[in-house]
Amino acid sequence: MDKKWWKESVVYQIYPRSFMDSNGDGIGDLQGIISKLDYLKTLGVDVVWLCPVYESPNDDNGYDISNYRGIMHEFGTMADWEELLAGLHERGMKLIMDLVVNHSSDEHAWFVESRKSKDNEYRDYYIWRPGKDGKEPNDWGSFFSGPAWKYDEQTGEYYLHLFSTKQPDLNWENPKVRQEVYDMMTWWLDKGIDGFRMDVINVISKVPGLPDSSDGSGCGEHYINGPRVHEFLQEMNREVLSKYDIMTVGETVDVTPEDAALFAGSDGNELNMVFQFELMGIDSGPTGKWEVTPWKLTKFKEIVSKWQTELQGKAWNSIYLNNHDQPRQLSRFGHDGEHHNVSAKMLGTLLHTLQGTPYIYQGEEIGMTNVRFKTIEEYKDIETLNMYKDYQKRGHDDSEIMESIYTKGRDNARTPMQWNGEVQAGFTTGTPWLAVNPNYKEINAENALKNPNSVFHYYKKLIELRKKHDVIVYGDYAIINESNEQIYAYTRTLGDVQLLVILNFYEQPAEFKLDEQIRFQNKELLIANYDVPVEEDFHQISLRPYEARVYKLQ
Ligand code: TEU
Ligand code: CA
Repeated sequence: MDKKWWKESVVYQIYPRSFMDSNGDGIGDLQGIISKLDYLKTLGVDVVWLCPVYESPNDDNGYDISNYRGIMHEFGTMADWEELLAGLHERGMKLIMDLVVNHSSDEHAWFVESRKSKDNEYRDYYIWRPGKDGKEPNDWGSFFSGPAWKYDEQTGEYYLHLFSTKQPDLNWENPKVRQEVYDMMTWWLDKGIDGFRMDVINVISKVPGLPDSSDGSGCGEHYINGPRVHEFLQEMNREVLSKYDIMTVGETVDVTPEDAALFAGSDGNELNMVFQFELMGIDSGPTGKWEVTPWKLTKFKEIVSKWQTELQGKAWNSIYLNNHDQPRQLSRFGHDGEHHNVSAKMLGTLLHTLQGTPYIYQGEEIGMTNVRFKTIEEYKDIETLNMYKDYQKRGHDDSEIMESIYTKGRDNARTPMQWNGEVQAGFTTGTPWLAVNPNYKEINAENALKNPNSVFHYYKKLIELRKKHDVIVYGDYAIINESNEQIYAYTRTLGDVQLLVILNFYEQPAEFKLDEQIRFQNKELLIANYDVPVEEDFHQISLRPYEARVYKLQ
């Protein structure tokens, strides 16, 4: 058992724009977060991951950075940020910052220089190429629709942007770029932060020559896990990360467990863990995320089990069911109507009892849900807006496009945090940058704190249990009843202690039969989302809608 603080921690992700507005301009800010630190302490989380708060023209809400060492004016000042860090540390919590270095903003001073002339000293900080037969240099597509290249009149060449046109890709082949990044990281670490979440870190190395995709799809084969990515991360680890006691998590698109073991292997020469996307793709079709496809529990279990068993003893998992890019987990995998409370708790049980570090996304702990705005005008996310235009051009009808947005759009996760039942959910005294979900009158933090039966108090208890029982953090995972379409059950084993987790993923009641192979003398119910009847045959449990139970067996 290789003990590490970041394995024992629970992380809480904050999307600053939507968390809490302190000055009535409708935009969440650092002082807003500071005013809620006691709320986070009450919940019991150990680490806060702060999405980007750096200077940015906000084409992609801060993921387009124009100054890596400055704070976005709308969010506050460096002094506010320092107060936030101190406030977290005083309360025994840690802070990890978002590191977005696959690309910068086109308004970053490096890019402003770079685009001036072909012989500018910053030219090579980005990826510039002449056109091919009057068209883009290759067939790569942007994650945000359209080609990944933009023509720049000034020098008559194209620059690469895997995301928006305002997010030019940095050229990691250039050692000067890497040194700039390492210096900047060191600068933040010396301010006392506790680690980084690294944005799309597995796409930083592109295949030399930037060839067309082999199947004409324009997809990521020539930059996902590119040829030098491990070399770059090992260099970063040597020059920066290894000098500090920190945690690192890489956001890695399209990786398999074998890839993850290279990025986050226990030898520790790259990162501590990665975010995988395989589970998030479970309800997507062949054309991608907007092609909404029903998901099956057996498939869900297969993916989770694969990651649990294949990383066991080799690398460490990060566990998440939603974040600022994904729909709300409750609407996606649970029930956001009548079974709201129990299904939110059931999903929370899964999150906290798998092997890996759990990540809670703001609002999840009170069971926030997806939203359905009537018109496209109410949406703000660049990915959604670009997709809307693109699909319209290609002849899809409006209601079909809106349905995809309702199920998959990123703004589902970005509606303001619901603090109370008052005007604008207590998020702002002004007009919020993105409308509040109309269900805030019932679903809000104030109600949750008052009600001992709330999702919030259940999450708090799950977090406490993690601190008490090593088996929750370190136990080995094994699935039971794999082929069951309705129940997800598994054990976690550490020495002679066993955790038994039983989850009914559906509204219909289900019968759970305990495997003969599971033997024990004592059983203790650690947590459940219903009252458990005293008179009950443990070997044949009748599970109610979305019922969740966790037993400790010995
Ligand atoms: O996301 C990377 C990513 O590939 C996807 O999650 C993407 O946001 C989209 O949902 C694909 O359909 C990271 C950040 O988390 C995201 O917020 C940024 O927009 C993106 O990188 C660019 O920095
Ligand atoms: Ca504000």
